[in-house]
Amino acid sequence: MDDSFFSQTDSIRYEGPESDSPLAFRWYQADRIVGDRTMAEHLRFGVCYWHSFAWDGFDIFGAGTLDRPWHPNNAPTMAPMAAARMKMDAAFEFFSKLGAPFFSFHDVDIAPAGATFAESCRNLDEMVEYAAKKMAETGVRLLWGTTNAFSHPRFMSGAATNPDPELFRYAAAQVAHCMQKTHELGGANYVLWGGREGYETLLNTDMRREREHLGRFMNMVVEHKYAIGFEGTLLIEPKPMEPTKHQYDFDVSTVHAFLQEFGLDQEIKVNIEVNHATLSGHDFHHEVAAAVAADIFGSVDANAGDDRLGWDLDLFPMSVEQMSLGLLEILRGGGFTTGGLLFDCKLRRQSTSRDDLFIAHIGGMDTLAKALLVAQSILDDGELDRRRRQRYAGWSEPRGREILDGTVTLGEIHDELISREHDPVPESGRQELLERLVARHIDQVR
Ligand code: XLS
Ligand code: NI
Ligand code: NI
Repeated sequence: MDDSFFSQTDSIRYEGPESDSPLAFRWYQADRIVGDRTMAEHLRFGVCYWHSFAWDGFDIFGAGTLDRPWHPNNAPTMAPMAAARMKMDAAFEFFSKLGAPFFSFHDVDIAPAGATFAESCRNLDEMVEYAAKKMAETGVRLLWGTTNAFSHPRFMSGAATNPDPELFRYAAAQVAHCMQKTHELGGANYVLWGGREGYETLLNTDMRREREHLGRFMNMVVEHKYAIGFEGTLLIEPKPMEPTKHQYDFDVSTVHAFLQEFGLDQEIKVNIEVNHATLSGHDFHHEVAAAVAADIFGSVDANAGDDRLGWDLDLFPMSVEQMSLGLLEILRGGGFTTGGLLFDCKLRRQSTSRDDLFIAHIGGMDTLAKALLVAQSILDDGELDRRRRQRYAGWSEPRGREILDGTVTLGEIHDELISREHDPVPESGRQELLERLVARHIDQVR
């Protein structure tokens, strides 16, 4: 008898747009060729360990609702390492039945904390060995590993930006260990999200100093990457606020300025989260375009938010239009290299059936697969890019070029214009026409 956690659900298959099964893909067809690669190669989907397996549905107003029998709240007498293995069995069963090629974890998601740092490290080492076996059996790979240096009370005042150097040292040691484990598992990236790298009040905060400490920390992380021979990409995940009032890695442009200031812009890229973009007052589309323009685009956390709510909802992405525009920028930038689309998404607290986790991920994968088709269709059609290029055509003409070449001065421009009889005539930006063009691709892709 199959007594595995997800025994009620079979492997998920592609059935096509006409399918009415909630447990089948309508758009995601791993080996379908889109442009220059397969859907699976383009999208590089990953499932996150924390929300999907380590979280039992608790929120600040109430206890867990989700059926997670390995969770300490549900299994207070189970040995923590046995619970961690049970959780990992379920997680890998899920990854492989879903057909997600990647997963991601924080150190504390996969291994229980010990009484000392050394014991926590031993627990992690043991669970990483177990994960390596599961990865070999299933073929599932690691998109990224990361350190949780924000949940434990010791980090209440930050990790790298903590006023106490002992806490900086603790976080540094934790990153060193977790990056080594990520390396051993062949992780494609290593992520740093500064969960508490920010402040609650400037009254007790020396912002100049904290930013310098963060710069030093990141430089040490880069040095360590080379010291251990880790070949993945280092990624910072911007987020403007939550849990702190203000976080230093506010958005892509702020992170870019930080990287430049501390000499890191060739070493670290960004992991853009759709919902964090919304929280910072930008569209996902904007954040991807900003990263591609600065040559620091790395990876994506594909969880969406709500325009009206000021916190991180971690919704599964269901808007084809929102995702199409982000994917369009990603494709224009050449697509993912080491990055991918991670479902850093949470089930709703009322979604308590075991197959809800499948349905949620299938929905996200289908949304992004359709969005990929839309983005590729817009690029193949070429009209959007042609119109965009056309708007700037004047810059290839002599009057545009002499400005960029630096061969004309402000004074000369003035004297020339004052002698002219006609002022320049503005041209339509054609926004609504372009929006209709995008809508047509969304309607027409198959
Ligand atoms: C929180 C972040 C977090 C990172 C990993 O808002 O999204 O989940 O992705 O630490
Ligand atoms: Ni995230
Ligand atoms: Ni988030």
